[in-house]
Amino acid sequence: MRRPKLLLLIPAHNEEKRLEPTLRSYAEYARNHYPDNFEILVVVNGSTDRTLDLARKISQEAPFIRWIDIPERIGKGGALIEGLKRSEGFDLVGYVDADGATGPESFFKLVELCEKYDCVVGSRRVVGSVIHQYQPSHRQLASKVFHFLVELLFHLGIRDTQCGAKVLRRSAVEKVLPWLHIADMAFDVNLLYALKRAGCSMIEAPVEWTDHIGSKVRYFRTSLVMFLSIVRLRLVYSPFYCWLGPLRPIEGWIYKALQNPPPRPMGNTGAKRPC
Ligand SMILES: Nc1nc2c(ncn2[C@@H]2O[C@H](COP(=O)(O)OP(=O)(O)O)[C@@H](O)[C@H]2O)c(=O)[nH]1
Ligand SMILES: [Mg+2]
Repeated sequence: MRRPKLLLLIPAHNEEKRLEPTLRSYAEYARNHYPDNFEILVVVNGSTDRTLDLARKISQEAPFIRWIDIPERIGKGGALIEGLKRSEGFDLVGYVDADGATGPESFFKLVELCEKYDCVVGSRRVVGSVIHQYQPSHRQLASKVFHFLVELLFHLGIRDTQCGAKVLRRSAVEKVLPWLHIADMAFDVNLLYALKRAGCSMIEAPVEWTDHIGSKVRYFRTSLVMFLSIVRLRLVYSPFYCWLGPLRPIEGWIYKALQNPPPRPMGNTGAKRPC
């Protein structure tokens, strides 16, 4: 039986230390267990270190690894949106962090489950997950508060929206792509809520996970931006959205002050807003 054609996206911003082992482990695993129909697309952006050189070098060694470079800082969400836009012709699209927090063995278990679901959400908070190295306690606290707020606002019923390992069917990507606009780390909530609204089936499945030093998260700034982005996302789907036009310049200013990419424009791809 032919394996589904799979594209794995890896967003990378200043990842010269963490990207190479991740790419090599995925390449090696794929050669042995998923030899055909697999590609990796590294979405490098705003990197001032050797990330791009590395991606270039490794892609010369393994033809199924490709890269794109977007010089402007478009954020993890922006990078994934750009990657999803380039997924035409694939059956499945997944993504993982450049740090290799979820290794290939665990990721490919999610891929298998995608046979039955539109989206498989890798999770550190369901039975069967294995955490080799926990995040520092302040990150765990922030993540609990964030989860509480996300559940309050969106009722997703997903215990770990932020784990950076997910797999989707391309047909589901097509349904939600016009609705994706959050550029920062809250992108995952944007994606999951859009999938829910589009009636896509989802399951949370356990992953193996290891926290690695070198996180791009700036505790206070990133938390604040993620909070803003989920409130904004809630408003996008509320009747008040149309009244908020005059606040748009202020919004742009806040994201800039917090040194994070602002949400991307939405709706130019045919999505119908609530107003
Ligand atoms: N392309 C791109 N990727 C980013 C950006 N910020 C973070 N990332 C990537 O998003 C992924 C998750 O970031 P990470 O620092 O591991 O977050 P953590 O696991 O929550 O600490 C990594 O692959 C980062 O390189 C960005 O501005 N642009
Ligand atoms: Mg990470």
